[in-house]
Amino acid sequence: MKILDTISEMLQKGKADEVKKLVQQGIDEGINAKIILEDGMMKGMNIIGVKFKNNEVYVPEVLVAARAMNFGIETLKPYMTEHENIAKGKVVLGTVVGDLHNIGKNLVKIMMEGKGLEVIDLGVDVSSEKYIEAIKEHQPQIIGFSALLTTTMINMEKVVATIKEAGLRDKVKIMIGGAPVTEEYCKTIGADIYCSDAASAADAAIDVCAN
Ligand code: B1M
Repeated sequence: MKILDTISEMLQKGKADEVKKLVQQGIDEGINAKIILEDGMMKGMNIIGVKFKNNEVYVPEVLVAARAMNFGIETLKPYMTEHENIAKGKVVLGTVVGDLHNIGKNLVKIMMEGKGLEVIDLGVDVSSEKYIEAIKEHQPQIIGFSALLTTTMINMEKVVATIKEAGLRDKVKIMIGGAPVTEEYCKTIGADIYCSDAASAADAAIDVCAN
């Protein structure tokens, strides 16, 4: 669909207002929110990722593309949720220490909230201590870590260890995700659930909270 290609192009150029307008237009034309997200915005962001890797674009360009993506996601938000307002459980989410990527985490949050879960978002660059405080304060069923860098992913293991040391391991299920994270890594570090995308993260969270 041409509009999806245009969304991808505008996102790559960092044209946030255009992306917002086109996303709304797509919705008005009856295109499914998931299709707009995956075949429009995420496609554009993946192209930026490859160009970034090949030094064809640099941090400023990636930043404006990320801003445009966040604008698009905000526009899509009402159409991605299921409007189930009964809170079925509580989840604490954060991107691990050293890591500033938040688009994936924000999507996980939107999908979980759409399923009626209460989500406490600790933001990015979250230290082990902050996670521990949040478990004590909010007593969530699930604590979720996101990481986009191979260099910060390893901090997930440290948070799991700190949760154990604090005597809180049996109080929460630990969910992890992010582009470099795998099911195998999840097992290795002693986390409970690995999810490759936001929709399966929300489904898995609902499963945990139902039991
Ligand atoms: Co960065 N960056 N970045 N970056 N960046 C990557 C990740 C990279 C792969 C680009 C590349 O080289 N091709 C590369 C990492 C290489 C590596 O470690 N192997 C990289 C690098 C190197 C860096 C810097 C080091 C660059 C530099 O400064 N020289 C730097 C690090 C800064 C830091 O964090 N300390 C950096 C900075 C940035 C920006 C700030 C410019 C910007 C982030 C802006 C922001 O987030 N607000 C940025 C961006 C945008 C990217 C790319 C292009 C896109 C990431 C993204 O948002 N994807 C990325 C390349 C790429 O991924 N193609 C890249 C879309 C998002 C929806 O996907 O986050 O994977 P994702 O989330 C998915 C799933 O993974 C999953 O669900 C989501 C939706 O389905 N998921 C979970 C995510 N978290 C989950 C948690 C769960 C469950 C599922 O449970 C709790």
